[in-house]
Formats: sequence, C-alpha cells, structure tokens
Amino acid sequence: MRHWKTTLILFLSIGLQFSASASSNPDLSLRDKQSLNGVWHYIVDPYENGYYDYRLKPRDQAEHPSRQAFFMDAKPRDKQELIEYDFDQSDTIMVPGDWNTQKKQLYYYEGNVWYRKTFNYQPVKNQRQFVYFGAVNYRADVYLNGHKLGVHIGGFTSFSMEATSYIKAGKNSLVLKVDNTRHKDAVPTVNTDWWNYGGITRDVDIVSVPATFIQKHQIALTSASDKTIHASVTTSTAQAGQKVSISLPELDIVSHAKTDASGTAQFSFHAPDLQLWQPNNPKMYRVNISTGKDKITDNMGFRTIRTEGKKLLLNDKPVFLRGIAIHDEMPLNGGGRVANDEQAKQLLLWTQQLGGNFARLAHYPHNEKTVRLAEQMGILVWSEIPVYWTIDWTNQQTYNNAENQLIEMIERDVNRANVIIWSVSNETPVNPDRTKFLGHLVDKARELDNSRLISAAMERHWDKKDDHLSVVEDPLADKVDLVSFNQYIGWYDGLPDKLAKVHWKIPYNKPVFISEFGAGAKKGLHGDKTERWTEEFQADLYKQTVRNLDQIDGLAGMSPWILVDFRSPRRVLPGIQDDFNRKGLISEDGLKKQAFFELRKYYREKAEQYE
Ligand code: GCB
Repeated sequence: MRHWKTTLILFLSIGLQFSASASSNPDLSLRDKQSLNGVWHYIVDPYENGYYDYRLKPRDQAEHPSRQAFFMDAKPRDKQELIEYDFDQSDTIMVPGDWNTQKKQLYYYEGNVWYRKTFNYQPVKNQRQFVYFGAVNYRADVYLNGHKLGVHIGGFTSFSMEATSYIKAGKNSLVLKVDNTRHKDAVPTVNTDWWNYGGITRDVDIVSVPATFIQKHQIALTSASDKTIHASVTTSTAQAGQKVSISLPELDIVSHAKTDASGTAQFSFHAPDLQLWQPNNPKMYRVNISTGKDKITDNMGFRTIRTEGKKLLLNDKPVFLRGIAIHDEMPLNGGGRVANDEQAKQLLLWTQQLGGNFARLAHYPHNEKTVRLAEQMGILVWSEIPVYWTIDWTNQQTYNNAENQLIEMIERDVNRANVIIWSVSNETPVNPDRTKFLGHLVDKARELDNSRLISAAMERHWDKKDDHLSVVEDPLADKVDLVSFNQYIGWYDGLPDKLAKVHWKIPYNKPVFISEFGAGAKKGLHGDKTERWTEEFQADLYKQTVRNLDQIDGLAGMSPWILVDFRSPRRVLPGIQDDFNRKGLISEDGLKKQAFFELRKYYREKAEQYE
C-alpha cells in the first residue's frame, strides 16, 4: 500500500528545525473520474465510540465484528450477532456539503461524524486507482473496504490516497471518520471569525491512471516581452530517460524532453504568437502533456506578474487591483460552504458587477471550482492559508501543518494564470517567533513557485507622537513582495470622520495593498450616516476610506471586507447579526447594500485611470 497523502507530522522536541514536512499530491483534477458525490449515509459520533472501545483503546485490531470499528461497515451475520451501528439504516447527507447547514441538529456541532458511500467499480487492469477529495474539514481518516488508506489534516486543500490494493470489482465501501474539533495547536487555531463548517465539503472522485502517470506539471510564462515559457513535468516513476511531450496546438508548438533520474523533464520554449492572459481578455490555451501511456490536457492562460519598486506590473504594465474579499461560503437559501459551480459563479459575478478585477479568497484555499471559474472570467486572485490571528508559533508540529497546507495550496493552483499572490498569514502579532515561522513559510512558497508574488495581511498602528499618522512597520514586510495590511479606522477605531485627517507612513520601496477595511450594516436598516449598522454608515465609511487610501504612495489595490455577509459564531447581536458578520456589501439573501454602489463608483474611476 502506498499513501500518496499521509500528512507527515514531525515532532522535534529540541528547538525548531523547520524541516520540510510534506509529501507530494498527484494532480488528478484533469482526469476522467467516477464521481462519488451525492447521497452518503452518516453517523454522528461525539464520543468516538465507533473508533475507541470502553477502555479507550482503538478498535483497529479487534477480531470480533461486534468490537470492530465503524469503518468495517459491518452487518450482523445472523439474528444473534451484536453490531451496534448500521450505516444502511442511518440518516443521509449530501456530499459535497457541510453538515451544519444540512442538518438542523448539527448547526453548532463540532466533533466526529462517520460518512459512508457504497459504489460499484470496475478497475481497469494494470492501472492504479486513487480516491480524490476536494476538501474535508478538518481531519479525515479514510478507509476502503475496511482498510485504512490514510489520514489527512487540513480543511481546505485537496488530497488523494491510493486505493489500488483494496479497490474491488463490484461493490465497494468507502468510510471516512471526519473530525472538525478545533485545537489550539492546529491551523487554524481555536479562534477565528468564521463558521467551522464540518464534513466532506468538496467533491469526491475515483480516478484511474496508467501505472506510470503524469504526477504534476508546472508551466509558466517567464517573460512577457520575449514570450518564453518554462515547464517542468514529473512522472510517477523516478527514472531517467522517459520521453515527455508538451503541445499547444493553437500555437503550433510541440516540444519534447527526457526526464532526469527523479522523473522530471524540463522544457523552455518561445511562443511568439502567444496572446497574454489579462482580466479584460482572459485568453486560454489547450496544453497537452503526454508520456508513455498517459496524456492530460490543461486549459491554461499565460501572464507575468512582478513588482518594480512601488509598481505592480501585470504583463509588464501597471495594474490596479480592484478587489473584494470573499469567504468560501454561499449563504443564499440557508447554505454554507460553496459546493458547486453555480454558487462559485454567483460570487464571481457579483465581483464583476462591483467593477472588480480581483478577489482575495480569504482565509484559506477556496474551492478549486472558484479559482478555475475566476480564471475563465478574468478575475485575479489572492490565495491564502489559514495561519490566522494567533497560532502556536513555537510548535514544530504546527509549523509542519501550516507548511503542508501551503504546499498543497500551491501544488493545486500553480498553473492558474489568475492566481498572482500567495499569502502566508492574516493579522498575526509582531514578535520574533511569529516572524521566524512566517519567514520560513515565505521561503518555502518562493522555493516552490518563483513566478508569483508572496504577501501576508499585516497590521498597522498609530505613531506614538502623531495621533493621525498611521504606520505600517513589520519585519515581515522585508520578506514579502507586496506590503499588505488590514485597517479598520472608522469601525473598530473611531468613527468614519476620523479618516479625513489620517496620513500614512509605509517605509518600504514596494507596492502597497489594503487587504481589508470595512464596516457592518444590516441590509434594509436606514438612518443617519453616523448611526452604526445602517447602510448609510457603511456607505459613508467606504466613501471616506477610499478617498483617504488613494493618497498612499504606491497604492496597488485593495480588497475591502467583504463581498457577502457570512456566518460567524462571534457575531451574536440579536436583530442585527444573528450569527452573521454584517460587513458584507451584499446580504446573506443576495441584496446589495448602499456601500456596494459606493465602491463601484471608485472602481469605475480606477478602471478608467488604468485603461
Ligand atoms: C479582520 C479579519 C477578518 C474579520 C474582520 C472583522 O481583521 O481578518 O477575518 O472577519 O476583521 O469583521 O472583524
């Protein structure tokens, strides 16, 4: 048995080594698949009774069916046998989907839930099979026909586990123990401002590949002026001399290369007729990659993104990021996590209606469908990992976990032209342990991908002597490409009229990006602009904020907080919040607030300025 995805958690008791922690996930998203989406049976198991016996010993080794764990998916063999669970008789739930919004009694539930799907399958001879998961929050223990395939930790990245040795012709049983318990040393940690949606929240597929297959590819334009494309393709067999080919039929390009001993082939070729991908012309090309018996096709765009002093350059031209922050959530009709293309599309259409060309996909990797649709629609993307607020900075396991999520995020989306920024964190406290932790993440991101920018949503403070001077100073700013920070002047800090006098000290020769600002408003609540929670207050804050921020030297864009009202257990004010963070420009039932139009006005001006 081979575990393609068993998150490796290294524990080093003495000192932080920040050693590499992850294994590589094969990219299976482009292949023919048998979907396991749809109706699954589930059992809620708050005491983990399906895994531990009354002495709290794992049931893994138990011989008698009555003592075995739920992953055996057992049935009594006669009328005497004691088996105290039955998936077939248990309630059902839709996959993909969170359990909180599908089942009233699980709205606040955090803990263990067992999921089971039976399916018919016909394995192709001499091929290898994998089970692919788009995301499971937070820990997934995966079993096929009673055998453990692996464990995955992290609620927002895709992973695959090899099933070749255990998958059968005919009926199969796939069981997952899903646990969304929050932990202090986890990533994210116990404290967040979003709902801890549990469950199998994204697609599940069975994918079959040849014995040697294309495990990953990384293809990028390295220069917008001479149109050079660099590619590396890795096969699943670490062996020199395998022939690999890449073709772009529309451009009449065919290129061949041989693998080195690690199974990787490197390519570099010119594409003089290439049309560059950009928001107002998101041109995509079919890229065919083949080796031996395997062939995949990716739909790709080509662009460059870089900085020059305080300038942000897309395809060597200055760009202004007319952005908005988005959570991976579609609350319309009582929903939670984005589960399908239609929901992803709605969020992106709203972004475009706002006049936006950029989305900050906060605070963790979003559904792959969202990223791919955004690419087709010409929406640039910031993607981040849930290193949020206060993390266990000195814990090596925590670091490994964060790094693994970073690697999985980058590996999944490394070929998406619209993703231009990898972010390693959000609003973390400035101290040496944190800066060391984040510094290592920045280095890791650069090592994996030097074709994008790295950033982090930092914070600001007031100057000690001048109480209108807002200062961004953080040693992390020296390590990142884009100086990004969140600021809530006028909401958590004074009232919007304070903004008129604010000026800025941002002492870095880098572009500046405002990763958050915002104010709460209840859709339909009207009043004076000085009255909190009214649409007028929120709209006024937007008006004053953009006017103020526009003076910042090197301002390259912004992603105000946030497109749509979203669920958060921190937001309990009755009649106003009712479990929703109300900083959305759109309410949870899809209605636009006044601030939406205020921001749109500014973005229209910006679009003209940069055209
Ligand atoms: C922030 C966080 C974001 C919160 C927001 C708020 O700074 O980054 O996750 O939801 O403030 O509404 O307070």
